[in-house]
Amino acid sequence: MNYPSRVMTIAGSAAGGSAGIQADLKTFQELDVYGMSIVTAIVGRHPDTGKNVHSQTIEAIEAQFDTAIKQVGVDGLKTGMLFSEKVIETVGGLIRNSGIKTVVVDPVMIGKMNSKLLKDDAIEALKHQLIPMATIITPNVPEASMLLDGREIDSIDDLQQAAVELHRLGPKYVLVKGGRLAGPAIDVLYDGRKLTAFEAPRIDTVNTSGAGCTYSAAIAAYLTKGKPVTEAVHLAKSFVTTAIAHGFSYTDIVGPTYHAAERKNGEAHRIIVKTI
Ligand code: PXL
Repeated sequence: MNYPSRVMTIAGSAAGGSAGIQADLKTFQELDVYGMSIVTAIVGRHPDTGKNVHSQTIEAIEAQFDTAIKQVGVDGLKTGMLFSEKVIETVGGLIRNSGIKTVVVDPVMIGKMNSKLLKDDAIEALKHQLIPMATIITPNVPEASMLLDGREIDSIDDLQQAAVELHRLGPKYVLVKGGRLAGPAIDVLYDGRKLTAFEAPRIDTVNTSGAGCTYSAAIAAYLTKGKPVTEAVHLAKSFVTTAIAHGFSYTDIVGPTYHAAERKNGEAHRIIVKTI
């Protein structure tokens, strides 16, 4: 038997199941890779205190990583919510020592429910201790802006400029996601030489919780299956767009994307790819 390739997510647990570790594992399953998870923090909404982030200890993070490496082995990974400088340092060290080469860094900072998923003083650690070892980083507009010291990003030209400047931090590829700008959802990929745009139609929905997690998890899955980066981004954008198009909610709170949509409909959303 040909076993599925092995993908790890290092991220936070999102109790509602739409984002974080839960979105990543659902995505891995849909794309037929073997999913493993290292939980860095547990995010829940605490009605009394308003506090909702419970970070895990460094020992717990190291123990989980060690278990996955020894019990299974890892072909590729993605990082999501890391929360603190200390966790970023630890995760950076674990990845470096493991020799894992396929590394997708989703620089998660703030959740859709406005949960703070990265401390302000952890941004420098992200820039210097994790991003340089990434195969690809996948910031959205606010994240790209924070990584570039508050720069305004309002247009496709700004996305391109941001991708070029973020590449100087050392990742092999930068994907700046323009979904929060007006018009179609255009993302820009930069490999140090050329810019490529991926365009999907804007979908009129509020149920996009976990879309970024799902997108980066799908990129990690496709890379680990052996796809080149541009094709992995193309396939992942198609997967997440189909999931967004079928998003729903069980309550009056912003709901999940539908991870099974591509499989159940037998059809992936068409994405326009252009070299800029
Ligand atoms: O969607 C970003 C995100 C990532 N990770 C965790 C989250 C969220 C959003 O709420 O809770 C754990």
